Amino acid sequence: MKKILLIVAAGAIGLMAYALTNSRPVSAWNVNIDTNLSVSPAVISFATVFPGEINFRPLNINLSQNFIRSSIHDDVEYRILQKTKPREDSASERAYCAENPNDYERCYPSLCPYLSKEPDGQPANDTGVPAFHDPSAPTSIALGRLAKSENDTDDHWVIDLHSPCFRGQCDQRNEVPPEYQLDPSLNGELFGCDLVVEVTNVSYVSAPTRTQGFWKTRTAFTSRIFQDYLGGTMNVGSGSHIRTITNLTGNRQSRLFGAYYASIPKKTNNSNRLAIDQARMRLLQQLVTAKLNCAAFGCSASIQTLITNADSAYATGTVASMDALAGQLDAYNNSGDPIPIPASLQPIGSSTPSQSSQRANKVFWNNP
Ligand SMILES: [Ca+2]
Ligand SMILES: [Ca+2]
Repeated sequence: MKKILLIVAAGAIGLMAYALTNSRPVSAWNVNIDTNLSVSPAVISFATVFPGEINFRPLNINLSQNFIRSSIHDDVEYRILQKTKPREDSASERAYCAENPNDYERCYPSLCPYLSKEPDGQPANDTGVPAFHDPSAPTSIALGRLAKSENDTDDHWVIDLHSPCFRGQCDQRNEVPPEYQLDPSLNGELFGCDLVVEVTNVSYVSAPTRTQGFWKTRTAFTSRIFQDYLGGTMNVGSGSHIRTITNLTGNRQSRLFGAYYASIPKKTNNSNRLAIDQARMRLLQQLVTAKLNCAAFGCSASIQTLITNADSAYATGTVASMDALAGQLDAYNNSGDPIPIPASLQPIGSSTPSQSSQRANKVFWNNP
């Protein structure tokens, strides 16, 4: 399965708690959630808690309805980051508090080290974080995965607040490690933590594909894929009827672009092709396209079998069998068209049909 490497904009889940008796109201703020996920609730409040208490709150992270309905999407990987919470929620204040977490005029004292995140274990594809952790450490990032193929469309996290205690007032049996005991001057303060759910990867059910209209007109991209992934040569046909396709530069030199730009009904001398060669030309264009798609994006074993069958038909098939296989290849070549081309293959460049057409060696295909 191909994966795209893309960091998608994330949404913030606010977490608020009262470290001790304090009745100030909790304010909500705007929540922007990635379109692939839905997250609830938007705000988790622990209200009034007492030192040493452990409180549990649900945090549900689900695949969005659009994602579930989409026939091309399969899974989402995400992580739950923790950020110092600003007293006034805005992008600039969030940035300020990331740099100045101890400015309690503008940022809440951090609740983050006291929050554990426990995954639902259904299935076991998420990684939780225990309480009493350094919120900036990489090991303090909870990791989650949702996958339709694994029947996992909901992650029911439990956020536990292990309330800290104040230095000198901690219960003898209290489990709060000394470095996580609070300065008594913070007694009565409101604490906060922003949990940010960030999508790190989205994968698809099937691989991308592009149609012949794409490959024939992206002269530079097609040439690069042909060279890098096929070694600059592609055979079509089988047995004693094989045509070797190359992509020489210069005008009228490229058999590859010739396969796309040669006329299906006529040879270059304007005489009509035989019906069998017209079918062969129709099959040729879909077959070359399918081989480029498999080389660039990968393809399943069933598509590879389809291509092998098409090579046989190209050599010895009837008009009907060639047309049937051309239709199946066409369906495959269209199947992944909405799926983005992976970043690793970028850039695709612009469409340059006249350049492709100039390079096309059409004479070669007078004898397909
Ligand atoms: Ca999961
Ligand atoms: Ca789950």
